[in-house]
This record gives sequence, structure tokens and C-alpha cells, in this order.
Amino acid sequence: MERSALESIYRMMLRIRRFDEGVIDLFKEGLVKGTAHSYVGQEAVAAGACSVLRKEDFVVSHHRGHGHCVAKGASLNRMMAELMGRVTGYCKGLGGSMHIADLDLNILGANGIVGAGIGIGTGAALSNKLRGTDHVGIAFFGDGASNEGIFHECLNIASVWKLSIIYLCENNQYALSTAMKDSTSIDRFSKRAAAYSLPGVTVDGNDVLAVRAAVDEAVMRARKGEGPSFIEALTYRWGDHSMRANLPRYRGQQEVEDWIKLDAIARFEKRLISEFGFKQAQLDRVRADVETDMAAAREFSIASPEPTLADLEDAVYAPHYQPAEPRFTTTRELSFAEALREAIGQEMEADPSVFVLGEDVGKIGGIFAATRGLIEKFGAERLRDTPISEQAIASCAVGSAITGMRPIAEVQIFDFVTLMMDMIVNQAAKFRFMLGGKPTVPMVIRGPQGGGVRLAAQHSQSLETWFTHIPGLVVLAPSSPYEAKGLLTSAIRENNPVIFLEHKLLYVGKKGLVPEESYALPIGKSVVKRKGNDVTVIATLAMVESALQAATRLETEGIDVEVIDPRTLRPLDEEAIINSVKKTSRLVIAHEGWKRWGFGAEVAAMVAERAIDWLDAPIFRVGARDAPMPYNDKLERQVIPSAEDIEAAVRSVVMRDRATA
Ligand SMILES: Cc1ncc(C[n+]2csc(CCOP(=O)(O)OP(=O)(O)O)c2C)c(N)n1
Ligand SMILES: [Mg+2]
Repeated sequence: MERSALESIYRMMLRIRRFDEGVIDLFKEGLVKGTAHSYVGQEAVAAGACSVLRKEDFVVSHHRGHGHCVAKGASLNRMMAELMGRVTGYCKGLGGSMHIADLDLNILGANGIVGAGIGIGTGAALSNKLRGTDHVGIAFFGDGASNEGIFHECLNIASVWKLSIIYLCENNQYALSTAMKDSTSIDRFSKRAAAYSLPGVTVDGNDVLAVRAAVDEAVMRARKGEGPSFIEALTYRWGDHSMRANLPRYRGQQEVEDWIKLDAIARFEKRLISEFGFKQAQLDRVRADVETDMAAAREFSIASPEPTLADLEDAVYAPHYQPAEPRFTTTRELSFAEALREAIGQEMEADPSVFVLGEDVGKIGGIFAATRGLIEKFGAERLRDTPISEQAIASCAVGSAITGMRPIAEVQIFDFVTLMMDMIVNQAAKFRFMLGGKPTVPMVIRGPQGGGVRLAAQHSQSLETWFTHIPGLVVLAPSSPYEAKGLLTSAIRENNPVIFLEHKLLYVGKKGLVPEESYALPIGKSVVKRKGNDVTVIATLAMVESALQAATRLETEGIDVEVIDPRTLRPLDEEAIINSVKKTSRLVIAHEGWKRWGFGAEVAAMVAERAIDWLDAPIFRVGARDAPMPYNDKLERQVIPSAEDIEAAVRSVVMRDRATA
């Protein structure tokens, strides 16, 4: 090995150690707040592994992530500034220690959720494969993370798809206070590799050249297209779990001292002198350089300003895709599924970064046929049938979206989104924000939701408010084939993560007029489905049709109903709703999700805050009964709101007012 390469590995190890020692001082001084997890003791793993990588190769990390960032070439100034919550930091002070990332250096981020980086890395490796690169990546994670479900789903999918990723488990023997021997059924994590047909090795994680050699071999294999590898590096963290942790003792003093004797830096210094002919003075010079860099980082950070509320507001969403409302005449009719399929096909044709993944979406085109037939045109690489691994599916969506692709992930039935929630809520929705508002996360999670087809309590829910509650997500809810195509086109072009909800009854419902040419509907804009003057009905998804039926019948009673379909539940077109209520003075909100704590409650509160003086009657909500969906069909019809329920609600707000007039 060249001396310059050895010196730079040594320099890296020192930078990592001195950085985290500096952080401890700053934490004690109150300049670093919250918490941070020291990497001291584990330097050889990050420095050895990253010494093999090219700039285009990625790393993805975890809560104990400073070392990985430093080793991949991150600036100490910007890291330190981030830890002090300054606007010059990597995340403008919005992320902190657990979210440092630099996409320009292909550092895809530390992470506050144990195991999440395994998923994001798997998605980034899929992205590399789809883009036809020979780039590789390393996912660093701990022994604790190796017992998360995401570990198993991702190692399997990466092996099946031969992704170029190295799973590098830093086994520092403990997950917080829990020793590996008390949490893990085997003595070596590398044994698990065989279960996924991966090469798996255990190396001395305090021997930087041993780590480097193992990673080098795995990287060579990956670059040749031979797929993922698993490396377990045995090491030890010298400090406590985190700077904040003031825990009762859970490790023996002797054990800590024994590991400190195996200090990777001291061992490497000895070898540099005895084996590679370095002089002590050379090593001292490197040390002095590192001290200079550390002092500069501290000074830079202390002098840096803090972020403002404007920085925070700007970071939540990338600007929405905003086409003008299209105008067409057409006589062609499509079903809801045909409309979805046409949108996906046209976008795949126009943009090679668009691809579809999910359970049964390829060969059979999804159980509701939204992607049926597309595999013949676009092939199995872009219509990817996945294992039944919702976490891995969502992970692949997030990881590929942040690295240049536009994934469309199907949830086979939306109730299964429970198994994707970390990736959607903690990762996709917050990624841009946590990284200071720079990256985009252009991904769509779509699939069927809602009841009415006798599928009972775990296949029938309407879960939109789980997602409308989360800043960072866009939630789209088409009510007809026309909206299905136009909104899905926008969803695919949108630079924020989109939850795209397709009501099951719409797949089997009426065909509708759909133009053949590609078109997109604006995000955040509602549509008036029926003009009226007496009462405003806000209806979503399948309830739009019910509201229109109710309006037709109420017309015969002399009640003139305005029906508005928000189309986008988040961001909500508040202006259109307020303007309609100011005209009609009465409001009913109808949705299939539970009435309690539902979408209607938010709309009602918003209108009460902004337009109460215009209201002539209380706001009524029509939603599902407060019970899970029953199997029995008569009971199911009593749980799901009907057109008659909407009619009754409208009559009561109108009659109450007429009675008192
Ligand atoms: C999903 C999840 N569960 C629990 C935690 C709390 N937590 C943070 S780090 C940690 C221990 C992780 O251990 P390991 O993966 O071995 O990493 P190490 O801290 O040893 O580097 C725990 C329990 C979390 N952040 N995320
Ligand atoms: Mg650990």
C-alpha cells in the first residue's frame, strides 16, 4: 500500500476521534445540545471501509454516524456547525447530530431510527442498478439494528436483486444497555449472511487494514455485479451510549479497559512505524494538522448564525408541481384502473427515472390491474415484483427517490401501509426537512383503500388522516377516472412524497371521460363538482359520487347543493372551501374514514376559525361509524356512510336554518 494512502487512513482515524472528543467538550459547555452518540473506539471501521470507496459511492449511516461522515470526506466545519444548530451546518441546524448528510458526497444520512439506514441504502443500491452505474454503497449499522425486521427484508431483497451494497454491521457488543448475548440467538451476525446467500465474514473491527481488506473484497465483488456482501466488524464504543445518557452501569470496568487496550489508533501507529517505516515526527505532524482543523471548526461554528423560522418553513416542502388546469373535450371513456395505467405508462415513456415496484405489480399488473400489461412494454426491471416485504418496498422507494429515481410503490391493500409507516412518516416525509430543505423525495405510494367490497376489518380502512397529519407529505384522493389519470401524473412529477389513495369501489365503478394525451392536475386545487347556493358539501373519494346523488335528490326538495371535491387532501385548498361557505353559509363534510378525529374535523375547525361569522348553521360531518369494518354486508353498509346519510345531514343543516328563519 502506498504511504500516502496509509497516512490518509491514519489522518481519518484521528479526525474522527478528535471530532467526537471535541463534541463531548462542546456538549459539556452547552454549545452542543440534545444529544450525540460518540464514535470513539470504532474509528477503524469507518476509516478502513471508506478508504476503499470512490466519491460516487454512497454511505448511509445511523445515530452513531459522525465517523462515517468524516471518513467519507465531510467538512468538519459544517458538521460541527450542525451540532451547534447553526445555519451554516449541513442541515441548516434543522437536523442535528442524528441527521447529518451531504448528498453531494453521497453521504445519504445518519438516522435516528435504528435500522432505517439498512433500508435507505438498499433503495440507493437499487437506484444505482436501475441507472446502470457501477457505483457501490455501504450501509453501516449496529448489532442492535441487526435484530430489526428491516434487516431481514432488505438482505433478502438485495440478494434476490443482486444489489451492489455492503452491509457493514459494527458489532460494538451492546445495543444501548442490552448485550448481544442477551438479545441474539447466534454468536456471530455474519452467520446470518448464509440465510440470504450472501458472503459473510467477521473481522477485527479495531484493525483498520483488516476492515479495509474485507470491504475491498466486497466492493470488488459488487462492482463486478456479483451482488451484496455482509461484514461484521467486532469493536467497542469507549463512552456511554449517548452524551445525554446517565445510565446505571451495565458494562464491567475490566471489559471497558480490555477494549481500550485494543485501541485501533495506537495499534495502527505502531504498525505505521514498525512495518511501514513512518517516523514519529510524521505522525505528530498529522496530529497537529487535525488539531488545527478542529480549532477552525469550533471557531467557524461559534461565529455562525442560527437558522430562522423562514429557513424552517422553506424546508418542509419542495415547491409543488403546479400545472395549469387542463381543458379538453373527449368522448373516450376509461375505467379507473385504465386511467391509472395510462398515467403510469405515459410517465414511464417520458421519463426513464420512473419505475414501479410492489407485490404482484409486474407479471400480473397488480391485483386491481393498475399496472396490467405495462411489463410487456417496459420490462421487469421497471415493473418490479417484490417479495412480501412492505418495509423493503417502502425503503427502496425512499432510497431510490433521494438518489435520482421516481419510484411508484404499490401497497397491495392500503391497510398494509402499517408495515411501511417508518419509511413514510419518519424518513420520506422528513428527509428534506432534516437535511435543511435541499433534497427532494419524488416518490409515490399508491394503492386501494376503503370498504364496500366485504373484505372486513383489515382490508377496508380509510386511513387518509394518518398521512394528512404529517407535514412533508402530499395526500391525493381522486374521485373519478379523469382525476385518477391527471392526479397520478402530477404525483409522479411532484418532488415531495405523495400518498395516492384509490378507493376500491372506484375500480369497479363507472367509466369516465379521460383524454388520451398526457395531462396533469394541479396539486392543492379543489374542483367544484356541482354548483349550488344553499349548502356546501365537501366530499372525498367515493363519497363524491354519493354527494352528487344526494344533491340530485335534494334538488327536487328545492335544496341547491354545491359539491366540492378537494382532490388534494394535503395541501388543502382552503380558499375554495372558505369562499364556497361564504356563499352558502352552510357546510357538510362527507368522507368514508371514521368521523371521529377524521378529515371532516380538520375542515370543520378550519372553517370555524376562518369563517364562523358567515355560518347560519352548525357544521355537520358524515363519516364512518366508530367501529372497524364488519364482514357482514348489511352491517358494512351501516358503517360506511351512504348518499342517504349525506342527504339527511344536508336537510338538517338547511331545515334547522329554515325553521328558525
Ligand atoms: C427503531 C428504534 N428503536 C429504538 C431506538 C432507541 N435507540 C437508539 S440507539 C439504540 C441502540 C442501538 O444499538 P446498535 O444498533 O447496536 O447501535 P450502537 O448504539 O451500539 O452503535 C436504541 C435502542 C431508536 N432510535 N429507534
Ligand atoms: Mg451496538
